[in-house]
Amino acid sequence: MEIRSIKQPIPSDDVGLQSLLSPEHLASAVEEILSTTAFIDIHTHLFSPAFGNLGLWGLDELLTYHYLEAEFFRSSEMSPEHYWQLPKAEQADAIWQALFVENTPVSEATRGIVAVLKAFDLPTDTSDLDESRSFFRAQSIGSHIRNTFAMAGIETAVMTNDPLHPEEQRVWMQEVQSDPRFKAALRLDRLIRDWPGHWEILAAQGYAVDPQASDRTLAEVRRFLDDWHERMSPVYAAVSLPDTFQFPVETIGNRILGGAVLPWCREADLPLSLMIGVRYQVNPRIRLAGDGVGRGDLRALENLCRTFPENRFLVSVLSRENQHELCVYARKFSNLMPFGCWWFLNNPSIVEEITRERIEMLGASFIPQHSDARVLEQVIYKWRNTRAILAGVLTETYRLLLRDGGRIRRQDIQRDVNRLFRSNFEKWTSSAVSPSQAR
Ligand code: RAT
Ligand code: ZN
Repeated sequence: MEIRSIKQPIPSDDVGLQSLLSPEHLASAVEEILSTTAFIDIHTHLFSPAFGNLGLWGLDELLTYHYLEAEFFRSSEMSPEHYWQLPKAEQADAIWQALFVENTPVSEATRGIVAVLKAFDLPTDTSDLDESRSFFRAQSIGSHIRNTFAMAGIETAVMTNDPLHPEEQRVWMQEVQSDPRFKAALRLDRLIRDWPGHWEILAAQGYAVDPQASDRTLAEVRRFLDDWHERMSPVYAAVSLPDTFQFPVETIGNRILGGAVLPWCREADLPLSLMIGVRYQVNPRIRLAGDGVGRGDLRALENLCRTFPENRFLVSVLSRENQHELCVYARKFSNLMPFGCWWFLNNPSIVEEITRERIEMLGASFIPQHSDARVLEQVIYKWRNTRAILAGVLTETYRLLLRDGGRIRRQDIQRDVNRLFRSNFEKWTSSAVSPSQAR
């Protein structure tokens, strides 16, 4: 589905919007509305231009995406150790040769590369990457972001901002040029998941913290969060958690989560995003590609939603087996907003299944997808694929409604699409900064 020019919300007295749709007009109406509504990408690893080299874009970054590296090691004799020693352009060449020249690019991640090249009118079936490389080299980042977001049909992207990442911290400590296309999210993995490895960094920055996470430490962690709130103006705080995550049990991470982060989120009126189900470094030899998935115990989520009713949770779970439970919990707890089909779930067959299940159980009260893009141009194929799947799922949903005797107008579809891809998130983060204030 091509993205047409994105329009502003149409006034609801527009005649076309109000006329009733018959079954044969549903598909084209849904497609049109999906292709003309600008989405908010609520979780990415992209950065605004102010972050310089932290923001990845261009052909070599696209080809060395860790989703492709995992596939490369299955189709090449090259050892990971050898691969990691190569310069990035040679890594990209090796991946292109193995996955695109010697094999047919039929996986989701490889098709994504083909779609991006095609979107920029670059060759997709050559053994030579020179033309594509020089195309990307010729782009200037500001306008390239503008074009790429327009092609993807997104208005804003939420970054992942780690206050304990040394390079990123340096940028935040200077005056960051604000860019309304990017919003910040305060990522807290290092604090919550690895306090023993990080408390000394906070101590060195003047926070009176200790390894045991004493009561005084909890107060100091809140002061640290306040300081970063001031710097970043995040729209939410976030943490990814292992499949083994339990709450409540006495761990340092849970003390920090329950005793500092959640009370602080409440006070700052920010949601907390929980991404549950990673098995970190199942195969460390392949680095970022080496994480796996495990089924989580969502009673931990139940306990959090019940114990902290005044907190809002944005939740994505990585295991396919956890998806139905997540919907059930969302029906029990209105402070829980399921979002996205994350990482290993972001494949058409699984996205379709999960999205149908969510609509059947939650109506439009969830956020179907985020891109998780690490490399700028990925948003083009990821959002195109999401729109294509949603077109089918929504059309079928409305067809069932008509069959059951309901009525559907364009404005109903527009309201649902707005809710799914914009306003559920905007409402959840409404107290956070407006785009013009965001960095
Ligand atoms: O999906 C991914 O790219 C993963 O590597 C993770 O970054 C995950 O999305 C996360 O945010 O932890
Ligand atoms: Zn991510």
